[in-house]
Amino acid sequence: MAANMKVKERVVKKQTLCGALMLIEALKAENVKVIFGYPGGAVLPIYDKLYESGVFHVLTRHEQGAIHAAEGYARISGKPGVVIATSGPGATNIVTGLTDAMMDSIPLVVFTGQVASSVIGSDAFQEADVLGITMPITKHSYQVRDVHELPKIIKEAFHIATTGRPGPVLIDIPKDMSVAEAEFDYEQEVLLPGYQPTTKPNHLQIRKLVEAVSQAKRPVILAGAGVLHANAHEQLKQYAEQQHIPVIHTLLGLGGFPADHPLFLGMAGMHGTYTANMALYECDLLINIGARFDDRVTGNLAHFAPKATVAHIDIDPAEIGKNVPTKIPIVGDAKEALIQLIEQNGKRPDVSEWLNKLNEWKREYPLMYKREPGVLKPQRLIEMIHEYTNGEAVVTTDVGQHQMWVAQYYKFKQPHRWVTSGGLGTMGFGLPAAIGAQLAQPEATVVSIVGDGGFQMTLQELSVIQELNLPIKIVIVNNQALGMVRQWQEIFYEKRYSHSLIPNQPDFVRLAEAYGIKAMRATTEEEAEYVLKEALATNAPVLLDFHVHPGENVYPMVAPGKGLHEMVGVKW
Ligand SMILES: Cc1ncc(C[n+]2csc(CCOP(=O)(O)OP(=O)(O)O)c2C)c(N)n1
Ligand SMILES: [Mg+2]
Repeated sequence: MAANMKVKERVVKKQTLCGALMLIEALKAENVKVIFGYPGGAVLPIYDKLYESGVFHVLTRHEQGAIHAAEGYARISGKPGVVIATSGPGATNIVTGLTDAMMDSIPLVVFTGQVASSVIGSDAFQEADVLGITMPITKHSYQVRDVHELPKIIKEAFHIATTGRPGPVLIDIPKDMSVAEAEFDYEQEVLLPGYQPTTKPNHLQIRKLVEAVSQAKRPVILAGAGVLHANAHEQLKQYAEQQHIPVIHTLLGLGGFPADHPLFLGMAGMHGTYTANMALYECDLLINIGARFDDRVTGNLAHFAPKATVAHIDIDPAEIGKNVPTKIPIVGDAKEALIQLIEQNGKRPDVSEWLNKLNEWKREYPLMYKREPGVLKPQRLIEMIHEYTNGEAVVTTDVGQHQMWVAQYYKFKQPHRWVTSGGLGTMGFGLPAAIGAQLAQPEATVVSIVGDGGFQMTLQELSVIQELNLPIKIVIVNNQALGMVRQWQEIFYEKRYSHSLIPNQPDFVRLAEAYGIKAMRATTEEEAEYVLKEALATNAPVLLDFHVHPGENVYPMVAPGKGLHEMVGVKW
């Protein structure tokens, strides 16, 4: 509060400041608690002013680490993640993270340094056309041409990143703009006539949906990350219970609806549950709330929800009808829409037969794997982590088989506990994302579950974890392979394991120890139980290297090109 007032006083005085100080004052005015970055020539004036600014800056060991950490922070805090990188290679190192944030609608404000205005376009040292490179992978981007504009640009960037469908906004700052001075006025209103996201859903469309629900025999809700972005988990539960409609989640939506709820059918899509996928195939009314009908969710579109009337609630009108013909489009905020739907209190559909069928499928076709004595099955490992953390940990993952096993077996009961790279599927995401997640919730148990492959893409961030003594539990699901690639080669390429087996992985325990992090290894269930309990009781970072059964595959599975009803691996 006091700090805020100080900022206000400074703002009201409308001081003359250099661009670098404007940036810092703007961050304070936006109540930014932490920024992630890496210095270099073009941002030296900014780093010089950061030195005594009081802004908490986390020096990651690679810019990719900074942007994934900011994504993890945004996911868990619900606030925008802030990143700073230098020009040229610093900026190109964040391209993956920007794309990741764009695909998964993560609010970020990213500052990149740029060469001085006078040499832009001359192939100057560390010059890259960052605006050109990042245009398609940002929600919006700016290059500062006049320092007078900088406060307005930063204010707009925070507004755009966090409103409507969230996303990354980039501000490219030529070096001279950090040094040049102008009056700092941060009190101005954001005026963007071309950007006015619709949040209030159209009442007539809501009425149409209420009517459709009342007539439905086999309704189902597909809930995506939009529910979490809108903080609409309570309303989702209320609505599903009021109308007796079963709920399916997308990968990114997990936690929006409690996994132990009788109306929950599991995750949809390529590695979804039989019940969820068959429900999507058989339903007569499909209510999509904040999901974007990703191809990993729909399978072959020709066979997707063939018997259903489709309703779609989304804050981004561009998503509605993009992949799936939609009879009832509802543009708006998921929470607003659900509140209206609950208030309508429409006639409950008669779903008793439908629920019986769904429960029968749940009983007949549960997720399954075989436990074997002396062998650590990865699915069992995730179940154990779930059990020992009471299903309440913040979990981050990389991409691959382990990610799917976490989605299947870590039954998220609560929202905002799940941090994964969905749309882009970025290996190397999990470890740095855990740094941001732990900083967003210092009291939470954060478990970063990564593959032996992906871990090696960003493992240098162990240094940050050690330096800040973040009590993250790093779980390596070590199958000595790029497991998901190996699985596809086994199934679709006649077991020709081209460049997917890595039997000579480094000794991850000694590697962690080299970074000053405690580490243990387990190869059986008994050892896994021991090291997990020990690690979870430790208030410091611990890395656990789990040697799991290397030939395990993720099932059930919808092969590429197939419909959801053509799943394999649903029964022994
Ligand atoms: C940056 C990047 N490169 C390549 C891929 C393709 N890919 C998807 S999963 C996977 C294997 C991941 O191996 P690992 O991290 O060990 O996880 P596992 O599947 O074994 O659990 C690969 C190579 C990717 N998703 N991201
Ligand atoms: Mg692996």
